[in-house]
Amino acid sequence: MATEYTREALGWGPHFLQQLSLEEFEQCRPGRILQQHKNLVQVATEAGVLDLPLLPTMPPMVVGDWLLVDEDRHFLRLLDRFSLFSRKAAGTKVQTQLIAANVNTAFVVTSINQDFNLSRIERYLTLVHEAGVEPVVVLTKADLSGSVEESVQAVRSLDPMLMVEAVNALDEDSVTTLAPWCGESKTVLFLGSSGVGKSTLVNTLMGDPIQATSGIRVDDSKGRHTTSGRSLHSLPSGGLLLDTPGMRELQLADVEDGLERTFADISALAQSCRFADCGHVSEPGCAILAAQESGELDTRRLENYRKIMREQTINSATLAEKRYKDKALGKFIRTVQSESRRRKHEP
Ligand SMILES: Nc1nc2c(ncn2[C@@H]2O[C@H](COP(=O)(O)OP(=O)(O)OP(=O)(O)O)[C@@H](O)[C@H]2O)c(=O)[nH]1
Ligand SMILES: [Mg+2]
Ligand SMILES: [Zn+2]
Repeated sequence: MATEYTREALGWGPHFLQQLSLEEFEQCRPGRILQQHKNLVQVATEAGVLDLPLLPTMPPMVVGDWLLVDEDRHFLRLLDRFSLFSRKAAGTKVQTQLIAANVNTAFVVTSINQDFNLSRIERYLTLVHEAGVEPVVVLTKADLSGSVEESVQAVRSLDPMLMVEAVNALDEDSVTTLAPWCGESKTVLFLGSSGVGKSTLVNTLMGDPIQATSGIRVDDSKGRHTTSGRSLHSLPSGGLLLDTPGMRELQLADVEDGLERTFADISALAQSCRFADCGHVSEPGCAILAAQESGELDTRRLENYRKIMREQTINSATLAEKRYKDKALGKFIRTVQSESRRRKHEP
């Protein structure tokens, strides 16, 4: 990997430039996070790549973030993001996990054979729309499937405006259809289950096998992932590719806008329900139920919408409660600390 970058090659632009004071512009160095490890992040600047140790005083940061360092390579501050991907941490953990920042386009990658599942695609689209990012559904393993056109049409049926591309991820000519989103200064995030070909696509687009890919998939209950961390790679043509490990479980929280955008047809129908507070379950004059009955609205799609809605409502409430408790605990600790300081000074 090249160790020298121009800001533009790293995705720098007016959104970040306008955040700098004149002093910062003259004295500080902007850098972008390429990779993150447990205790440090790898940051690319015009003066090379540096390892920045993470300190508790720093804000939460993620791959794709822009930050400022001083001349001694010390962290100064994080710059505002124009987009941010996050999800509820997998399992029972009550925590928001950051996935990537400052992304222009998200490739929702799925293979046409084993992995193909419209409800899963809708779930990823909800995440992408919530981040305010343009999705492109990339169907891989087109060379292994006899039903490419049907699969493309099935995805298109979700949303007539949706971009869908079917490719053989191993073939350089085939992936040129993805070039329009990988232009200069544009960051593309790869999302999708394990084994669908995210790293294969990254390698073929880079023209260089920089990411390990797996020939043999071992799908045991623990789930094997070939890619274990998120990393950002700069393309010779100027774009940036952000590879991620496959997600075994994509739990959504705080995605109301993303849901509304992904299921725009259902949101539009809801406007015509007789009652403004229609629950779309058994109410008379419900436009959604009527559309389902007439076959205009697919039952699978409606049920997936309800499922994600229920899940995100519960997850959002749990996360809000956790944030409230953390805040209350922080306040309690500060009170105890100032109390004990006061006592120390008492005669
Ligand atoms: N024939 C064919 N094989 C593909 C295609 N895309 C991926 N593969 C193969 O699928 C396997 C898995 O690909 P990876 O790129 O490792 O998958 P991944 O999405 O990065 O998986 P994780 O890193 O575990 O999330 C590899 O053996 C690839 O060669 C394709 O379009 N056609
Ligand atoms: Mg991978
Ligand atoms: Zn209704």
